[in-house]
Amino acid sequence: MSNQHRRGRVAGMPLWDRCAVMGVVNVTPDSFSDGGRWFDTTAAVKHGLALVGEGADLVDVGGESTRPGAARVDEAEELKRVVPVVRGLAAEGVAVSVDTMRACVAERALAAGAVLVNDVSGGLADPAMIPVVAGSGAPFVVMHWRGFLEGGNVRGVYEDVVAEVARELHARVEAVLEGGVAADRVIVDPGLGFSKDAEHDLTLLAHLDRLHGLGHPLLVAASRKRFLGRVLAGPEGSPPPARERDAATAAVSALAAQQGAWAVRVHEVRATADAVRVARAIEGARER
Ligand code: PMM
Repeated sequence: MSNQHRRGRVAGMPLWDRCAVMGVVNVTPDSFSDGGRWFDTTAAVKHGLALVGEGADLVDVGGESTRPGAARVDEAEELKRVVPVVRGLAAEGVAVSVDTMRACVAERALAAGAVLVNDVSGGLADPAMIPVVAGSGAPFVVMHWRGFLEGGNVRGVYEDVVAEVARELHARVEAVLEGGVAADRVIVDPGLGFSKDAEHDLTLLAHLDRLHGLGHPLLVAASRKRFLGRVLAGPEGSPPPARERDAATAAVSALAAQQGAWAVRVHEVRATADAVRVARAIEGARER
């Protein structure tokens, strides 16, 4: 199967001839990886535009940290963080996705110009999410999720992580389709680091082909995650801080692109934008 076939096409989204790059703008004071640097609306919009300048095809705007153990923000606060940033970026012609578990935030972000809904709970956290997404006709990222992680990585026990993630994602995709979201608008995501340790994440990355079996375009979000800290530290060392994991992130982007990922979600765009282009060029050479 060609990579173009594996990447697939998402209705309602531009068609890229390579793995797309989704740049992250976390409008939070407590995001684990960028420490709340883009908390202010103007700064967040500016940062999103800078990411596009560096090669982001999409900008993912979120107002709630999903870090294990992070306290939830209330809905009013999430709306206040997210909607003006979505509106500001959409007004500049940026393809914006909204990273939220709340239907109301998704709805208001779509009204403000977002074109994609990215829900780390795959529609589980808010029963109104699937109807809202279905009603809007927006594409939907369904991530593998086993619930809120108060007290750490409590639900991260697997016998066969690839099989179980694929099975649980399949069940979520079925629920999303039953709820009325069109099949050609569903994107799946293994949810690296969510109820998963470093070994689980690496195993999933080694077997993305099995997730392609779900028949939907694949989003891979490895950026700055804990498993990269573990790999870089080695068995004895202490992991480098999140901001020092960008080269490792770009390496994962190249590997994910080579395995046919539809998009990669990253904080630092430039290196990943290069990585996906190199992967595409090598793919082109293979086709010749
Ligand atoms: N990870 C984070 C946030 N949003 N969305 C998707 N689709 N997949 C992910 O793995 C994911 C996500 C983790 O938080 P960060 O924005 O602080 O990196």
